Amino acid sequence: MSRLIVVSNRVNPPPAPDQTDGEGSVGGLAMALAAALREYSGVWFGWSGKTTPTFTGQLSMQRVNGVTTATVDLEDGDYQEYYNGYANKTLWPLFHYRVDLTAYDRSFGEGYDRVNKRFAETLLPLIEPDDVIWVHDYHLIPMARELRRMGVTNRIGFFLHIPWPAHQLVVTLPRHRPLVEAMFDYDLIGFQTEENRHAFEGYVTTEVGGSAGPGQILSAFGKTTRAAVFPIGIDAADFARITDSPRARKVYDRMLAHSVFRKMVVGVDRLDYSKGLEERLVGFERFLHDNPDQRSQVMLLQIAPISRDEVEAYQDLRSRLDGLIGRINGAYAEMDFTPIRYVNRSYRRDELAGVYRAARVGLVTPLRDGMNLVAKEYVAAQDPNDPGVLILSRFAGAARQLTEALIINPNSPEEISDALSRALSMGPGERRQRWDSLNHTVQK
Ligand code: GDG
Repeated sequence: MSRLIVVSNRVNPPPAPDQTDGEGSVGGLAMALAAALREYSGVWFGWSGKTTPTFTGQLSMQRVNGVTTATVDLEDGDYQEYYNGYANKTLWPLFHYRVDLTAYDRSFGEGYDRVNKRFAETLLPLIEPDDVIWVHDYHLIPMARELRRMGVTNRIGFFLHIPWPAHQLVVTLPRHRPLVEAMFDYDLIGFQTEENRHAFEGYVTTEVGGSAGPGQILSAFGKTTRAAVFPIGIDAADFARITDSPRARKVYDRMLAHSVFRKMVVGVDRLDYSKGLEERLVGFERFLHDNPDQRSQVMLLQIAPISRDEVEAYQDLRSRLDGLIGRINGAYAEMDFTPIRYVNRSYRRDELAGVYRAARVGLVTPLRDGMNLVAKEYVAAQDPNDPGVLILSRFAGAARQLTEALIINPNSPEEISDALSRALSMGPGERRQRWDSLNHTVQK
């Protein structure tokens, strides 16, 4: 059987659920890959998370929870230009439709290409003839191009966890053409949604005169590739099992005890501007304003672990959130109660499961999101006899699948407020009916 070599920026085999989660394990990609890697023998290759003054190319191999990892340190300058630069100040904002936050700096692009080349050189000696190589996400688009230049003929696939944006946005990127051409060095490209795949095809056919053939084959630059849709899921059975663990139950009991007579609304997100945190809070504020009779019956718990805090846009967002939450709590708190509980730390996975289960409403409001696994985890953690209600942004990839959620436009505080009102007063019959259908999709 051929081995699987997974390549991603960070290598985070998640800890067993009864171990404390490390900082790096927060994030959808790590959670999603863990299940696949435990099933196949192979290697997970990527950045160690450490930097050194000069690049050494030294591989560090380890075996963690049934997964073999191979990591390499980055040079300080590479870290700034490739990771904080091109990945997180250029591609991430642009692909999430935030042209206003996108930096177009030539040195970032050079750092990005350099690191992809260095990663390919470091990985090369580990590759055996039958291995299948699976590259993940926007940090590593040119990885296959670099491997091909070194003579690698193995099958190489790519999965994009974040949205592929509309043509008009892609062309704002200087050197967008070589970036897209690099995608054609993969045998198979996976997108989260049909909308993303369609946008990619649109670029290929209109911008570079490529063509789309049967079987999802795209041809351009004298090459062909296959571009298809593979919406990412969670290990739902495992998540349901975690929800039943002693730790999860303890957290569940604690949450209920601390929300005395109030229904809990929960949000769980990396602190990122794509997640619509401000819009969510403004929507919640609108709900409190418009429904004085319900103020004493509800509270919002927002868990938001700090993310990418070396990037200015993330620091700015954090201060705006601090101000907004202070304002709302100042206006609506009582002597013995604050409507919003806001936590910047990360929790163990089993603790999160208990929190999801204790929440009557899961509030997921991204302005753009490749998929959004929190929405799926919230569904998987519910009590089948008394499930909560999922409110979900139409701009999450997950909205294409979780159609029985209350789907909202996060740009409208009124829609968020109305959905909250509806969710909090929804009877058990409708809640069960919606959840059955959502859960069926998540399990599948
Ligand atoms: C990218 C795409 C796509 C969060 N806080 C804690 C914690 N988390 C975990 C969640 C979930 C994961 O992190 C977040 O996944 P998302 O999918 O919601 O979002 P991104 O991190 O932006 O992921 C996204 C995903 O890749 C997969 O393709 O869905 O669209 O942006 O699993 O539970 N985990 C723990 N403590 C926390 O405090 N343990």
